[in-house]
Amino acid sequence: MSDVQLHPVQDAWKERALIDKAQYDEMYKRSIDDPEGFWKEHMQRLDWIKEPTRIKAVNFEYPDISIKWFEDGELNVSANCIDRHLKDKGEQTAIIWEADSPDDEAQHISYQQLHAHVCKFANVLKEMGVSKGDRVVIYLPMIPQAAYAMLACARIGAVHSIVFAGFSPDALADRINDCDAKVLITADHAPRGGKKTPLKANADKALKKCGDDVKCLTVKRVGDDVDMQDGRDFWLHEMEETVGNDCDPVAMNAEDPLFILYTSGSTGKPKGVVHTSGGYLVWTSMTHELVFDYHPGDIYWCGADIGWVTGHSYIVYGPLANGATTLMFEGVPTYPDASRFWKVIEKHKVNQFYTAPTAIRALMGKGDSFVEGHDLSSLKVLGTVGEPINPEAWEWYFHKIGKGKTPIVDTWWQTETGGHLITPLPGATDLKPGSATNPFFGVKPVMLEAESGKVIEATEAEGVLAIADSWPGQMRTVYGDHERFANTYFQQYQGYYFSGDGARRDADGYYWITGRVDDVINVSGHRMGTAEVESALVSHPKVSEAAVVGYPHDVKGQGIYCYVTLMAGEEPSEELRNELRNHVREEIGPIASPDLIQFAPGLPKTRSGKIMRRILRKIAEDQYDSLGDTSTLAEPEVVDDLIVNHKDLK
Ligand code: 6R9
Repeated sequence: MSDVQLHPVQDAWKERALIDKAQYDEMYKRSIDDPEGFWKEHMQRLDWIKEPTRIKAVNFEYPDISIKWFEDGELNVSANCIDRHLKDKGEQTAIIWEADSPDDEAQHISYQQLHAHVCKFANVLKEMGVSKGDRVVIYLPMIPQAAYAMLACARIGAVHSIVFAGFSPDALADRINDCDAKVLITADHAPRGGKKTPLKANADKALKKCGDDVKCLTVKRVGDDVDMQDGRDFWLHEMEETVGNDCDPVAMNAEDPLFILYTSGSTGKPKGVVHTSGGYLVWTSMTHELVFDYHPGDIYWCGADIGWVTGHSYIVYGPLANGATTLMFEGVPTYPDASRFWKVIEKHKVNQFYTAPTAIRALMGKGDSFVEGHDLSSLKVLGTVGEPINPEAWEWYFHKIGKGKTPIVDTWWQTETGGHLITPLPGATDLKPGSATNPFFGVKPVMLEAESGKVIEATEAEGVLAIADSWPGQMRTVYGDHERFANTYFQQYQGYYFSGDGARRDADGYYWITGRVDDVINVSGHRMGTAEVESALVSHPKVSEAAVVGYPHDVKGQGIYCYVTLMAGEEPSEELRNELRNHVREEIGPIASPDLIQFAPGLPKTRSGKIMRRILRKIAEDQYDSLGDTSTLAEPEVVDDLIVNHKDLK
């Protein structure tokens, strides 16, 4: 890309950085040539109860996929994130909590206090009958108790599964049932952007669809009245009064599951991505330290929600394993106004800030006046994640927020990968706006021809992105369905982990992620399966058929475009559009709310009845001239109608 400006590593970054270019080259080479030796050394960043002797046992050959790291090792994740820091850092702040309202005072929770909270919480879970291996679903706002809950599970060996607080009761019930959870942890209300989501009421609705034995633990966040059902519902603060203060961490095998996190794929219901204890923590702590160039005492802020993998790996596990100070923010970037992020950075003297391109674009769109007048001089590293960043947004972030003095790490990774796979390192990588640049240690990206699956050897390449060998942070299975794991990620391109993303590799070997090549869309950095939105739409009594595609959206990256065919006798109307929009919000949650709904009397289908999404995608993108071959359609004339109606809609 000739119009993209190269931003070489600046001297100041190099001076401060943990890794320079020469070290990166040397370490990367070793990580690929001798993974066993490399990871035997780097696993030492954790405290092991029993040190592993077997480092890597991996089979990527379909269908017998098996991934194990440090398999005879034992550790406890919460002890690594808390207890081992108590000696030197007991008084240091572990978590800074910034509430939704700027008028609420921020909380500073020291490692010592974190230890006390997590032990209490763990004892409450035990009291409620949770033991090693049991699943606990967490449906909480961004409050410190969310981190306590995660670490409490890890402490006693329970497996948590966090459901984003913006998901609907139905989506919550599906997840509770899929993982057969014993306890659901929620709060009375979730304040966000000055509004309140009735979390406990949502939980009550969800629990109606779950087994009678699921218990519910509620955190008092707001203090409003909620319904409490005798024998099923418990208040955290009341339970805490009944249990002891100490809770020893349980020894866990490195391959025992740490958490399940549901994520969207191209087909079917969301899958429960399983991450295990040892490899995941080695990976998240190492990437957190090196990618953000984290030094002791730095104040680090990742603006994600713990409902997503970014919150798991880079608000809680990675930073706390490193004894960092991690900031947790309950609110949104535009409340009370578009200066909130910058105010928080100034107030807490944040050194590393990590957010999504959609937030950057939204704030850029509000104008520079919201940035001006804020002291952002504490910033040392900026990061992005979730979707490709356009060079304009990159340059704005670099110049207006970083004042041209801080590197931007554009980190490419996925729920499945546990942590960063392709990313710059602040002191080592010359930056190109829009490129995730180079692989992290131990990561072997390959470019494959989409159709043939052949490896493209040339440096300059365009194709699908796959990974040739395992890394410690990789997901191990789909909860309860190992076959689905093998089929989703290892069947199409055998011998490789297939990411689902397309990419380009330039003459310098830099990777440019071009977006999903499957039926997954990325809306404001949130992954959504088009099939999920379709099935929500067709569950409405007036809808006979629906096809959902992504289309370019200035702020969200991609918007949700729905083609809807109504039942005979139903008339299209603006009212029905709103009804359908609300219906999807109820079925999945506000994040799945359709941006555009086009009523389509007919959809383009092949003679065998398959909807040709390629055509629908092109129409949604206004690319009428590149519809491709339409001759195999059963009724080619529906395309003309679709185009006319699409133009009317926009
Ligand atoms: C961490 C996370 C994963 C999908 C992934 C890709 C997109 C993430 C990106 C990026 C371009 C980046 N993605 N980071 N695309 N550049 N730096 O977002 O996980 O929610 O599972 O989404 O997000 O398409 O496949 P997840």
